[in-house]
Amino acid sequence: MSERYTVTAALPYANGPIHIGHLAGAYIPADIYVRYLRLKGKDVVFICGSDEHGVAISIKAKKEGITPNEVINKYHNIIKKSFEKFGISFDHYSRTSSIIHKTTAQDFFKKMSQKKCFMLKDTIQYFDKEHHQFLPDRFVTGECPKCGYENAYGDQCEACGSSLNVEDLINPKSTLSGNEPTQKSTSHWFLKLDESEKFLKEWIDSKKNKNWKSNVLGQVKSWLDEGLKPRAVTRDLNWGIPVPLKGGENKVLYVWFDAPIGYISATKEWANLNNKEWESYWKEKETKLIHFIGKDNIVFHCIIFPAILKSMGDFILPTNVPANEFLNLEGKKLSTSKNWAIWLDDFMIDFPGKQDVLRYVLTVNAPETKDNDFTWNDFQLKNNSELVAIYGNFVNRVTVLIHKYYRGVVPSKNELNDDDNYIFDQLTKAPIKIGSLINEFKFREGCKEMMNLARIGNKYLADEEPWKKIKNHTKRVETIMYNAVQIAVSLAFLSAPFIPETSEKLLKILNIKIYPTWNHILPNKIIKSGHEIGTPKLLFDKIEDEQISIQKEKLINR
Ligand code: B3M
Ligand code: ZN
Repeated sequence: MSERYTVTAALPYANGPIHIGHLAGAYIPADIYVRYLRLKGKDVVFICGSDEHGVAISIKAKKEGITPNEVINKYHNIIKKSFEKFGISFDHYSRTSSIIHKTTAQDFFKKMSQKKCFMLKDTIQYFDKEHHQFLPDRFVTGECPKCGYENAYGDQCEACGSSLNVEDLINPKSTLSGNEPTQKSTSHWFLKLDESEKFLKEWIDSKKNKNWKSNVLGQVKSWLDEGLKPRAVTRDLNWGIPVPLKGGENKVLYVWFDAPIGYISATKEWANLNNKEWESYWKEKETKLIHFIGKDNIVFHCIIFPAILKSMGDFILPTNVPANEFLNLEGKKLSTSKNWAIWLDDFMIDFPGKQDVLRYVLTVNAPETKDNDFTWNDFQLKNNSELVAIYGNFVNRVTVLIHKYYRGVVPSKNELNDDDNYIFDQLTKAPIKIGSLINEFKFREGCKEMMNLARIGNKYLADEEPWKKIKNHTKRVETIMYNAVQIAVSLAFLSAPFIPETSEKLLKILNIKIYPTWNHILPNKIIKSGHEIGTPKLLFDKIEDEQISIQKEKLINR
């Protein structure tokens, strides 16, 4: 039985399209990881879906003058399409408005209530008199107590990424009326997080030296050091999953209670559709559960959701939560509200067919250990001087020369010298090297190692100069070109997790129809002499200055 993995990527709120920050934060890293696991022959399910509850949706509906239902349908479809376009290869993309999710989340709530995980408590809540409505979470904005940012949401500060309680905001304002909110009493179910503190501390301690990122461990520790308090898991709202208990009329589950359970309901849905059983992906001790998220979601995935899972008794806990830092755009924080972003649906219109270019740039520039910056100049540079000049150029040279000298048929290997052996050595080591980097969530480095193979290939051809030797040293040129093809083959397979569309194109150009598992991507094994390759085709093309200026202007003129 092969190792089993449940891999999730944060459920995006269905209140707007996806931008490059989302892609770089969670979805590209998750997709690289999953594609690699599949190539290793592991049993993996890759789960995601739209997060369709919470105040974020209600606010968007008010803004656009449509119903919350219309909001989620609109953006669920846009988001889903973007993911498909960018090759994010979910096994299942669900949504939290589904029936199966409602019953799963309510089931969790009822079971946890029986297990006495909650306490019912009277609280004072913000209220908007003009709109006769309670104001949880994002219905209130104000100054962030941590960084001073003026427009922080009641549940989270977009500027510093801290997750907040609505009462913490300084100078709170209702997003409905703009007025200062009044206060009114109400009762809510509180998850007794304090009772999980001891177990969480031990659990997090056990993750030291287990490949957990230090930024993640650091954040979790500081939460635990502050001491955990009971946390409300219900809200006075009319949008969300109804509280399934007496006294819960007109109340819904807090979105952060139901959303992570969405990973489980989506797995159930996938299992039903594919004739599988879901429980081994969530309950079998050996299964590895990996959550890919941005750093603003750490507390929910490393404290609250584990506490929920643990209280249910028979669920596994996350094996790792490789959260990324934030991506900036041209030196400034990405911001949906300020429209300071590159939206994927826009990108697809302006740069059709260049999804892999964006995947590549966002991977080698990923905010893995610190915040990082996306600039249009860098996007152009990485395309022109790496994808075109290194990867594309190497592949083109090899395939054109094979056609020119041998009518497309891979020549004989002949005798190898030290330089050739060096190449074989590099190719033999490459899957192990790149694989272990991916395994350690070091996708930037892994991707750079992949590009290095193309660099090695270019250098090999430049040093050997087959075009000069073809007249008088035909045997040697056969060997050179045989070796160059081997590099192209490794490149085609080993780039698959990073730039999957390109990898497929290259496999087609090389006319490869066998699919070895990752460890068998070795020289001499996949293409031998006598194999006929397909027609050469350019894999990438240059991006001109003008295209970049247009993008920069677009940003400024928003
Ligand atoms: N929708 C928050 C976010 O997009 C939230 C993630 C849910 S993951 C269970 O940042
Ligand atoms: Zn802040």
